[in-house]
Amino acid sequence: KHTKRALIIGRWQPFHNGHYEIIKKISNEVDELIIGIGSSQRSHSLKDPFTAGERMMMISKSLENLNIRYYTIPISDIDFNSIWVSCVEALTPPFNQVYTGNSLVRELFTEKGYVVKKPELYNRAEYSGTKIRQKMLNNQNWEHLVPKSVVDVIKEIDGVGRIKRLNEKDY
Ligand code: NMN
Repeated sequence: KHTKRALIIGRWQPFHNGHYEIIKKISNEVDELIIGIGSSQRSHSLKDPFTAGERMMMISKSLENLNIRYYTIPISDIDFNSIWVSCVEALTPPFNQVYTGNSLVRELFTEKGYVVKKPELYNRAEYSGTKIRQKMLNNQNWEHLVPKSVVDVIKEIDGVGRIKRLNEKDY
């Protein structure tokens, strides 16, 4: 029987509890999961503070106790939507299913003939990368919104300090 292998692409800025719940659910539906690290070339900005490598650390430490084989693959953006799916395919193991909530990603993969599923979102109001980054900036509690290992990674790289420094006014 063919291995059921799915792709999920996100920016994971940072990897949070909502992402964890989605992947836990998907791990019951597929044999293997390809986790694309989208916008992998981006880091050190308020919207994309963490490098592809830092995001890979967050993911592999968080998924340590999940019973799924997965591959994390950094995927950089290209200014050429119509060939983006081919670029993704060139970097990943073969897959037959795609999970995304992003309408552009959905459109591009559907046009190439892939089965695209919408992952169920968990507590979207709280588990949002944008809100978590905002909380880090504003000295609010954010640690309860991400897996414990993500707290450790962000501490190790002083991620909160980085975000605060990036937000300082130039003179
Ligand atoms: O669903 P999110 O978390 O927004 O992640 C989607 C990722 O896919 C983003 O990193 C986005 O930049 C990327 N993407 C890239 C292209 C392109 O490079 N042309 C097209 C669609 C999505």
